[in-house]
Amino acid sequence: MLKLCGFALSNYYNKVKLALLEKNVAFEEELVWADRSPALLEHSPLGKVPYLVTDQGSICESQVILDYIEAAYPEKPLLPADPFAAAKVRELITFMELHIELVARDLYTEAFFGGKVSDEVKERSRKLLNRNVKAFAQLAKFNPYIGGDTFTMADCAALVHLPLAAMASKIVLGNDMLDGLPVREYTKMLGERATVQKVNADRKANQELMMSLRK
Ligand SMILES: N[C@@H](CCC(=O)N[C@@H](CS)C(=O)NCC(=O)O)C(=O)O
Repeated sequence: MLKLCGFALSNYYNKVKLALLEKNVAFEEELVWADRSPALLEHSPLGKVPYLVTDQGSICESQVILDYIEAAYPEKPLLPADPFAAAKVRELITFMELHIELVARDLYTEAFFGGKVSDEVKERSRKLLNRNVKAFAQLAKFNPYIGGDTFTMADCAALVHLPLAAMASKIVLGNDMLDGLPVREYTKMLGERATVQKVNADRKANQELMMSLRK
């Protein structure tokens, strides 16, 4: 059986977990912290989670994992069959991850982990998010799903990345840089899905565990 490794507070872990749940693919989970241990580096050379253990070996990088799952378990597709429509779904994911989440990630230390980031970093993030979120708004549909009328793997990414980037920018920059997008309404709509409720409940439990370990 597939084994998803990582921790449930991770947005990238939850992106993959949501896809597996939506596709109804059987999997088990193993709690692995991103501690750069030799055991982790064996599966994921940059020490990042998630990684997926399959019968043939392990795979890291969440989008590569999603593409593998899609190809290996084509029932209940999370990508349209039409190549152009599928490319548009991937375009949304690349925009969110490269141009929004990765930029906002520079703020997470201060937003969520009690650290500080420099004024230069804040300024850079503000400028980039301002430009990139406007560009993303041209592509995203929110009608009701991020790519239109069908739930796709882009929703697995949007659900986990957009609220986090919004929250980090609000906390660190004093402005929700995504406030031009209907992120709250979208998140609430997706929150009605049993799969999303499971991901959210597990994330909260993992956050409590992390806090208890830090005490
Ligand atoms: N591009 C990677 C990003 C994964 C990622 O950044 N994971 C975070 C947790 S949310 C992590 O493992 N961070 C630890 C580190 O970078 O050392 C993916 O899509 O899987």
